[in-house]
Amino acid sequence: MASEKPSITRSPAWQALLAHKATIANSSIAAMFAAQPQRFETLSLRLDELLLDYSKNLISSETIMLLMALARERGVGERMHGMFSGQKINTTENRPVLHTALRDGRSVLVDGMDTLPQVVAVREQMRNFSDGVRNGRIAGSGGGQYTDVINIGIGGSHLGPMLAVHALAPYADPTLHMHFASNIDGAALYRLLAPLSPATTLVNVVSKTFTTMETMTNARSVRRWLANSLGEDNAARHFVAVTANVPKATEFGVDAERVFPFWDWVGGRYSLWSAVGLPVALAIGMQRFEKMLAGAAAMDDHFRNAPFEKSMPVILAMLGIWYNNFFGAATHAILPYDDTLALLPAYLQQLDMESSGKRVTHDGAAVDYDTGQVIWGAPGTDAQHSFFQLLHQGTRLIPADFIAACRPHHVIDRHHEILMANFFAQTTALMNGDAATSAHDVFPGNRPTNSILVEKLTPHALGMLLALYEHKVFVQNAIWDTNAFDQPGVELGKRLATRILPELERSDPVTAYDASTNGLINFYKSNCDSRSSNN
Ligand code: G6Q
Repeated sequence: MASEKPSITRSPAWQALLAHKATIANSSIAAMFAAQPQRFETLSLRLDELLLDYSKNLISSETIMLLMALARERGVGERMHGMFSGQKINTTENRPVLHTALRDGRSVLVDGMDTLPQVVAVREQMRNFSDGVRNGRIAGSGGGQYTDVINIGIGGSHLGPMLAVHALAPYADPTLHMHFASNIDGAALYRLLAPLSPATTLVNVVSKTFTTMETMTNARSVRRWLANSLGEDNAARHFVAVTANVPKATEFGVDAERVFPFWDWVGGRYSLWSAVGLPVALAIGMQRFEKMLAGAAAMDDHFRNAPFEKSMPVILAMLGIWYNNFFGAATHAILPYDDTLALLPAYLQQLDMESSGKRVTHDGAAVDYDTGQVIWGAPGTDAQHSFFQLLHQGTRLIPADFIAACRPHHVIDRHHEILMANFFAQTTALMNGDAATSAHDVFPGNRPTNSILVEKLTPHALGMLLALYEHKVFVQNAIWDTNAFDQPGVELGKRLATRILPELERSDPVTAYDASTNGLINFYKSNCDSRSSNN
């Protein structure tokens, strides 16, 4: 039921920010640097191996003060306490949100049950299994050591582990090759399986619900591929599963001992820290996976204890609110200058857009302000040669996060220096712009950026970085009074496809939908027989 609560846009803190925006909107960031020699020191934060420089934003100390006043007025602190203490803050699904309990070693009670013993038990199960696969104690059905692991999952059961495996590749065992099957397109699976040997391939089916159509279809096809070569019984021995629905996994044929559970209180896109991280443990070893958890826990600690003005997640979140809600910036770019973070934009797209793509408040009232932004991006320097033109000279305001590591994993000639020179050059150019004689060559500048520098992209640093963005998303949803932890839009897609699938397989024309959808489906049925698509 919608409530009659007054909109947050009429609150004193919001109104104060609106008035302040009118005074600062035409200021120059570059001029603020000239007037404030300590601006970098004042507007940057250091935490362990992370440095956040937010000085190249269109803000003054008054802006920060007013943004923090809004955060306080919106009860960000109380909401944070609600999350960490296990309150059912995912109100539409009536669940607590406790991905933080997977990494900080704290006991939290969920419906009277302590989370910690369950978390520790699954970590031991992961350690035992990942050690066993890595040292050959756990082998394929023919006794040969596993050489390949296929992770089958989608969305939250895919993007996190794939990002982390890619980002931490310099720490990985080079003899164990990790593969990821997510999409339902048979061509992707065909390409993936073609070079692999069934006898030395381990398959990990990851699905919180163990009902997702793409994942279950891929899992059945891979089982057939294994069975054709090894026989049904042996094929089953090549499977493990990660799920919150253990009965479904055993029903599929995975040995109960090889099912790694997680729980309702871990949201899909927040599940990397649970057994969903098994591919990471397989690739880099459990000890290093635990370092990633420790990095995230360090960020949790910082988030819980730092005053808002010194809190990296709160600062990032409130800067996002500043541009989104007061300047109308509809998008936010994520620009990693580090190839190992190439998948970060896609990961953050899900984290942010699935969490913040909401249009009603907790009690169902329609919002009258913007919520989630479009998150997009690609690694530099490639992106400089594609969409940066629009960042520099386009008409839209696009705040961006530049992320880089100071020390590279591989030193080849001067590659890293050149990469970093570009990293530094771009944020300064976006801020300072450039005057020119021809209008076409004018760079207006005043384009806001954050720079995040990591000393080295270790498992610990990656954990910190990902938890930083998780908490940023949390704070923004606290400001908007929206539920960051449900995803009805994802579930709609799952329901719709389930309804249409049998209709594709019947011979009679479809009439149940709008004329466009009927027309498309009927064209497909009469012209596109997918079973004879080899030529
Ligand atoms: C994540 C979403 C969604 C989910 C996938 C896969 O927060 O809920 O992306 O992770 O739809 O769902 P399963 O893990 O249940 O297969």
